[in-house]
Amino acid sequence: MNRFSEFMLPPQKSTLAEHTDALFNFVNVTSIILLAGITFAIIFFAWKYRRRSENDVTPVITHNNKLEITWSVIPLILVMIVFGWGLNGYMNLTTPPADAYEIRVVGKSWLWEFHYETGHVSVNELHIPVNRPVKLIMSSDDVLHSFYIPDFRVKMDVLPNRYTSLWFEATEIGESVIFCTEYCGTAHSNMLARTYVHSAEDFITWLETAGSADDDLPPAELGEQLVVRNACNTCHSSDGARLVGPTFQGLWMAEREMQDGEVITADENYIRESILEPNAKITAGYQPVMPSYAGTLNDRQIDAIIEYIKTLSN
Ligand code: HEC
Ligand SMILES: [Cu+2]
Repeated sequence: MNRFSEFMLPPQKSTLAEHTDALFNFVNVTSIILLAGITFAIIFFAWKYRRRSENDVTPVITHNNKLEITWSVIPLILVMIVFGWGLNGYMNLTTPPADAYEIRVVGKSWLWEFHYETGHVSVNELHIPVNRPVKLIMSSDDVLHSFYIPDFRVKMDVLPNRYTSLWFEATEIGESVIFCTEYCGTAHSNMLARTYVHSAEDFITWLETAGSADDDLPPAELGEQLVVRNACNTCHSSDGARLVGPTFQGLWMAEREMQDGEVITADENYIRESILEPNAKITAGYQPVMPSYAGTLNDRQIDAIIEYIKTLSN
């Protein structure tokens, strides 16, 4: 069965995975057996009871109790097995252990934000300890998203104005991919993130040092990294290409026309406002789809991004 799972499914990297896969395989294998049996029976009976002569007359058959009970009870038993098995897994999936480590998750078009107990926020990178239950408390800043880690076999819708949660316990140190599985707009397919599973000590070290490692970088260089880490580059290019949003190339001190006709010089204040309150002024020719980074980026980080944008003027 394990070989079969490996062939069909991604690696099992959480404590929930085995149960989910066992049920999936059961449904799959019973369906294959039934499909083969029924197909064979149809072909066999069509051949066996074919019309052999001009005088062949089909006898009148009203019903057959034994046969009808059999073909109702067998599927009923199968359905009850799948129901019980599934309910058991679902209850497990929706009841996190009391000592689970909590992380806040915010879905935005089109990135994932992770807020830790220390106040640190990481974008598109979920860092977690191995062999410890982790509970994610999730919500969306805009539209419906859905949080999915195939390796852990967990998936849950992420809604605006409401919390949903899920939990898992990673069993292996390593990386796993996170997908958004609810179509949420233009760059939905770029709404990718990664889970980094650390040993218990490495996780604590990561949590303590996260963010402060940036201290020694020159601002423009830090800004360049932040643009990638915060997924600005999903929507903004640095080489002049038009993506979902305007390019950063040549933005510094450029004259920008807004949707309402106002012309604004792209100075520090404009860029800062664009990051914290993207909908305050909408650049003409673009949709108001940029998520706000208020609460995500601190002043130092915003300064660094501005420094980086300055280096792209020409
Ligand atoms: C989901 C796509 C998206 C992401 C992610 C995004 N932006 Fe934007 N951004 C836009 C769009 C679209 C506009 C133009 C409409 C508007 O003004 O809101 C814009 C406008 C801007 C502007 C004004 C540019 C101009 O030419 O007027 C700045 C500055 C900016 N974004 C910075 C950033 C930074 C920095 C990040 C990352 C921390 C970021 N954006 C992330 C979509 C995005
Ligand atoms: Cu999404």
